[in-house]
Amino acid sequence: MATDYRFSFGPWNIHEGADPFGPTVRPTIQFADKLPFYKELGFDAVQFHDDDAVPNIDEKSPAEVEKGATEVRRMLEGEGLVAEFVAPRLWESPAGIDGGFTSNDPECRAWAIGRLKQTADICDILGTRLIVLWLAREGTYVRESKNAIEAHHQLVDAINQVLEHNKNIEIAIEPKPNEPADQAYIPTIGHALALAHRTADPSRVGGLIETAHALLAGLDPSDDMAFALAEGKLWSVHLNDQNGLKFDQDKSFGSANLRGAYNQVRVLELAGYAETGRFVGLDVKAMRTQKADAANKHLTNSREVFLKLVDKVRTFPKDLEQQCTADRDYEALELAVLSHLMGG
Ligand code: 3MF
Ligand code: MG
Repeated sequence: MATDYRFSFGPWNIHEGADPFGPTVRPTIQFADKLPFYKELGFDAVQFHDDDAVPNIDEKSPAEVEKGATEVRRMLEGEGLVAEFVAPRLWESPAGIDGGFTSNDPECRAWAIGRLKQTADICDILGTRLIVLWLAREGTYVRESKNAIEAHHQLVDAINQVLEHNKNIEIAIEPKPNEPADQAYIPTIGHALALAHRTADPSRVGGLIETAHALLAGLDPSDDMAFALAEGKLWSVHLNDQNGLKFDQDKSFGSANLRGAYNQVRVLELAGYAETGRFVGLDVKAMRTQKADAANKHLTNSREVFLKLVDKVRTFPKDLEQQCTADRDYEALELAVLSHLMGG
């Protein structure tokens, strides 16, 4: 199997199974106890929220944050792991209740920008250049409650401030059209990259595409990835799957639409993504029904499906593809793809 890809996931991807209709069903695993799973399951990097690295971050002094992050760096090194990115988790704090950068309250906006700059400091300590910006509550439930034009200027301003604060950092915007907000301000990768081009240093602002988020926007994840790749701005992915337009399911990669998964892998292969050194991130959740002792299978299954699909892409008969496209016989091409995926 292809082994040139490197994989990452976040500590939140090993979780207790709570959903809006019921409490946890599996015991909590402490962060330190999750780290040994990474290598064991075939992963090389950890995705972080700022408060995954430093819990209760809003209550800590800069010196305490530095101390906490330094300790995490030591733990990573002990496991032979690296940090892929750090993302400011603004959506869980009381100050982020109405969004951070686009909050109507100037104190909350200042708090959000402070957290973003602090995220850059944590990146330095953990040894990664990448901040991921999922703009969770930057949007509205009631359209009249904010000035959406002003909100887009506020987002550019916040990004400019962190670019200025730390000249080494790069930012990947992770677009999502809804949830938790009814309507998010940066719903697609098109919006994200348009915003990137308006910042003070567009070369340091790109995107992260999550399969389910593209699907929730009614878009094709592989074409979204292609769009970002053509711009040289696909700086990470959150592979998972999504069964139609419902809540953000974070299903195992390929589990709802294997051909869609194949096409995401195909576009990464076309771009030589593995050689860029960027990680293949998974943002998958174990089903609530899964027993505790088998609640990591969503991670290994997603990785295995990805690698099997790399083999499928590499072994697809290229001459047949060329012949079919030259003949404009896309029916023949389609059957060839389906047969190949079915194993014969
Ligand atoms: C939300 C997500 C998040 C982000 C993560 C990094 C929990 O739908 O996908 O995962 O990826 O918070 O910003
Ligand atoms: Mg995600």
